[in-house]
Amino acid sequence: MHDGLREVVKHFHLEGTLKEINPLAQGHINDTYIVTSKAKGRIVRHVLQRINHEVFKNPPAMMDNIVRITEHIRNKLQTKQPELASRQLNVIRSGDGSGYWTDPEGNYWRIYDFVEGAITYDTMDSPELAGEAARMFGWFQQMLDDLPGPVLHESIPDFHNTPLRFKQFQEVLDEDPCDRAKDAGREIGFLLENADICNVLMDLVKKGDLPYRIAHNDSKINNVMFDERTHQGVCVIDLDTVMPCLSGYDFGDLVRTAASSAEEDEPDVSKVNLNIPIFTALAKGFAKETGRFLTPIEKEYLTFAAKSITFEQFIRFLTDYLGGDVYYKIHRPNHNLDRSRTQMKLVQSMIEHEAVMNEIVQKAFEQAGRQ
Ligand code: GN1
Ligand code: MG
Repeated sequence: MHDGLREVVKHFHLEGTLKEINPLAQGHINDTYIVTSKAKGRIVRHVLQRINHEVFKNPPAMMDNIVRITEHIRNKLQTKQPELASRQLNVIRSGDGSGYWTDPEGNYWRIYDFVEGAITYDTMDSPELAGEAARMFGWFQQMLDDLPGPVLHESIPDFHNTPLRFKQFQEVLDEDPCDRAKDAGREIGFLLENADICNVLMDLVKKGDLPYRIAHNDSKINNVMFDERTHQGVCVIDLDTVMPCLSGYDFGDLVRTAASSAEEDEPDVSKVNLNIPIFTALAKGFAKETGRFLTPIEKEYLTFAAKSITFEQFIRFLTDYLGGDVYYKIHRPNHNLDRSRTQMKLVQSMIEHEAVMNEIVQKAFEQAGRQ
């Protein structure tokens, strides 16, 4: 075990004796480890993370958000669902009482309780589980609807500002610093031809037609935990980007990751398609929790939000590929290009199925309204 990591853990209020710390290969941004200790004769696990402060420029503000969010959710569940309350993310305090510790090199660290007896999935082929995942992200928005106090910090400003993502893409394309544009001709062409997708939702926001709500903003299928026995949703994890944004993006990012028939980095794009039965289950699950508070126009644009967030992700992966893989961790050459290709294929599949998807969403909300 890395001595430096042992040193980090010492700065947090953890019970028992530290046994081991092992890396967990998960996520494209932060570094994650599992900390195992022994307390009162039992093995206890925690999740240790080094926050990527190149991406999250203000970790104290972000941790302030996360502490507020997790406490709010736990407090609301405490009386009626204490067992569920105890399985929500819990930030372990450091020596100074905050939710993080800064090492002498300026790295920010945090520790969460490990949620035991729960699992995540990177892809989804069960409509039941997909429906439950969507219900959980809807539930999460609903739980935070009454968060008191000041507006949450913007942990990454302009995170889902798709027009800006497009502009950043154009800048990298113009410069082509790694001479890679020649290897991504089809992708660049598709992006430029479909660039009008980028402005639609932001224009509705500007006109005051689409509201901002506290949303998760990184609602990938592997950010929801299911009980390993009952398969019910337990909690939503990875709260780094929880901040006001469009509700539809949470539905959309879940569609992007759960209703895709292949992994985000599948090199063979012929395997990537939109899975309609999974999409249907997602719409029903999301409608169950959000039907009561979403406005008609929010509901109307849910399918578009799925296409838009997938297009945004396509832009982001392609921008990072052209720019020399500076943002997302890569594990092989062309990893970001492969990722961008799956997203492009998904957008194409969504364009093809748009009318059907709209119908499915509309029916899901009608049905939720009757229940
Ligand atoms: C990043 O690291 P991870 O998997 O939580 C990214 C998301 C992307 C996602 C693509 C802060 O999330 O926005 O959708 O990769 N997070 C950040 O898989 O940029
Ligand atoms: Mg994340």
